[in-house]
Amino acid sequence: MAKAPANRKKSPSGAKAPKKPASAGAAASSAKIDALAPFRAAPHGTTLTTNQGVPIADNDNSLRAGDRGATLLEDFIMREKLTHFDHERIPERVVHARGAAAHGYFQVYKSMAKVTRAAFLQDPNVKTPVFVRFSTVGGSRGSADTPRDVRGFAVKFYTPDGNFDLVGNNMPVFFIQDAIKFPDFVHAVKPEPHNEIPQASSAHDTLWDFASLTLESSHMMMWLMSDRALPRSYAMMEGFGVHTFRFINAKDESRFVKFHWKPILGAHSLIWDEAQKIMGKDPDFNRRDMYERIEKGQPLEFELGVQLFGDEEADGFDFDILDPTKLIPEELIPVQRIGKMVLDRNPESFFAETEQVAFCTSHIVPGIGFTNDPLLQGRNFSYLDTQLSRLGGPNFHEIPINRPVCPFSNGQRDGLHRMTIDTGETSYGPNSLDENFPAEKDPKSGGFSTYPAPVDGVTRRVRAESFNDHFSQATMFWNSMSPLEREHIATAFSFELAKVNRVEVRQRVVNEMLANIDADLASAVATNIGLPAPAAASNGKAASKRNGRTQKSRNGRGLSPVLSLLDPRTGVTGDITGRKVAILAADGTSARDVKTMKAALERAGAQGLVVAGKLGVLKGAGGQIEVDHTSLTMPSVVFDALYVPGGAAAATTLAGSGLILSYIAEAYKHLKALAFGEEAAALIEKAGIELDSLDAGVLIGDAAAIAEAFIEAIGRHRVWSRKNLEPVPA
Ligand code: HDE
Repeated sequence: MAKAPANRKKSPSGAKAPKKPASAGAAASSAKIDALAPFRAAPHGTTLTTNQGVPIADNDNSLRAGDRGATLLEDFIMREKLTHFDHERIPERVVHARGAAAHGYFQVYKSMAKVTRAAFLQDPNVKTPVFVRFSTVGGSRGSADTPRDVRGFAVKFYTPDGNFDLVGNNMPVFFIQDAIKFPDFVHAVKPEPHNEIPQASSAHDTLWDFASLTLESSHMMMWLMSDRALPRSYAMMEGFGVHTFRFINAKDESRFVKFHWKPILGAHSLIWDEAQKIMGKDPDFNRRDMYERIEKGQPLEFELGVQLFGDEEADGFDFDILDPTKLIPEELIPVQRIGKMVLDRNPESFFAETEQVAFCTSHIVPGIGFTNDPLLQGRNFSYLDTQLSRLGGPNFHEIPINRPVCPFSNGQRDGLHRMTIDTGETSYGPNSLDENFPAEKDPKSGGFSTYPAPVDGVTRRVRAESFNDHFSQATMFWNSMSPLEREHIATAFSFELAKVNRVEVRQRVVNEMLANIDADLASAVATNIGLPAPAAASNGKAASKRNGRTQKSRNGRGLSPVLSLLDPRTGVTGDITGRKVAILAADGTSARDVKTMKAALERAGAQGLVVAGKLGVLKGAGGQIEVDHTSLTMPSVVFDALYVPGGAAAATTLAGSGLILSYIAEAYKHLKALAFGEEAAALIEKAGIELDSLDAGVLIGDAAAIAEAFIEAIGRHRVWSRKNLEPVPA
């Protein structure tokens, strides 16, 4: 039997359990799964002491030789305080430095015993604790939340058989096929080394130089240039394990598995102009959104999906399942939804939890196995290695957020920052002095075993020929997009390349990458960046014939419609939980309209927030109106929709404000739903919006009459059909 370490129940620092929760989040969480309880420090009601427990009498003045004299080295209290402060930072992550995290749980819908013996996938009554960190990739820890970037989606499952880390992204493929290229890719995408510009942006020479010379990145560059790179909320993002993994059952049978996370609210994105403005107005946009949702009791929810298949299906695909630049179209292998993850508790200490959490792809559990994906193989080395320098040694698994919740015991000992007091004489095996404890566990009774996959071939540095087609799926992605999404992709490539200084790099991207994906895309981008369209654009056909492997042959029309955010299976759910609606008001605004609309939005799980010129209380028509935010602090870009209630006097005031008119124009241009009371309708034209181009996303009328249609319009996320936006002055 494995033994629990002696001090598992106690805090390593001797800190007592809290008498009072540190935050509202903690209070709300008391009934929730909480593996960190024994480690929490609670200063309330305690005496201020040094780290040695010496009570401190004066925390304001250092020890001086005379009232105006020099500070004495003898002041051990000041020295301890400054020394600790000087060492408060740990190295930020080389990639994924900026992130935010939440606690929650995962519950499987029904036992998956047929395909895996993973303990957390057996019993639908069991809630497995999870900790999930979402992140951007390129920016440093203090960068903004909404650059055009991939998002990390890293999940730590604290299972009864040890921690399982599913370290995924919000895109199903990756830039490179072999881990040996990762430092090259990251050096190219990060700020340029001579001047550290640009922060958190791929729009610069080195990235595009690398990408256009590394055409295996083509498919991922399409995802990066698509709206997927601009998630509206972490709650509205798909997640992907990317690599092919294995499930292994109790009979040692194996199926391949691709992991997916499907957001209950559907996947939704920001618009690029919006995302850029949010970076200035609220750099914490996604982090704040997640924090507030959880504090309000609106957890983030995702279903875990799996694509399961065997060797036979894998052999029939026209791509290699070990190639991480390829996805398996859902039309080929459907995604089965096998359980649900609920994130319902905010961390209490950003540092202790979010910053110190250590995800490693090598953290797997019995029932799950790796494949030979060369990227995954490299990652299995890299993450553990990274933690050694980030967290200062091999004992990072003892940090509360990283500790398994099951007992763990072995002969590993000592090392920097060891917390456990390893007792007894034996830290080796076999031993007879302690009856050979801790003892191995036979795979038949639950010990980890590796799936016995056959190996053959000769040892050499090579890229398998089956990894050679770099364009078919990039073309499939393009073909699967709606016209508007295609427009966004072409504009994104144009934006990025317009920021590339070297003409030859721009030209190479157009000629070598885009022309091989789609002729229209290549020529649209070429025109926008002042280059000739490539002479013989191959429209992807030439590329897809490489190696005689055509995406078309297996995938019918070379399409995967579910990849579009406008596809009802991926995007629109009509659920507006956690959405924010600006209610523009002034003295004279109809108090009844405000009340009615607020109540209707609240019933739908959303929030109507009154925005005015200044904070305080407005003299509304028919009653007072409490102001939630000013129009300067909460601009239109941080809202999902806009409402201007009735009230003639208020409408006149608002019409006289350029800020308000551009607020309305901007929301309209960003394809948001807009609603106006009858008396406020004149603002529409004043804002520069042509009345004869009005669409179903602009509602006019009494709050009670239009609320339902307004909520429906918000539920569609954007008014995709909106036309004639060019002349709108925002
Ligand atoms: Fe990572 N990656 N990565 N990565 N990655 C890191 O680990 C690495 C890759 C991903 O919230 C680092 O602890 C290599 C793919 C996420 O803490 C580092 C390769 C995918 C996170 C590292 C990859 C990811 C990381 C930096 C190519 C999606 C954030 C700090 C072989 C499936 C985890 C750290 C968190 C973080 C290495 C490629 C996702 C340096 C070598 C593919 C979500 O170890």
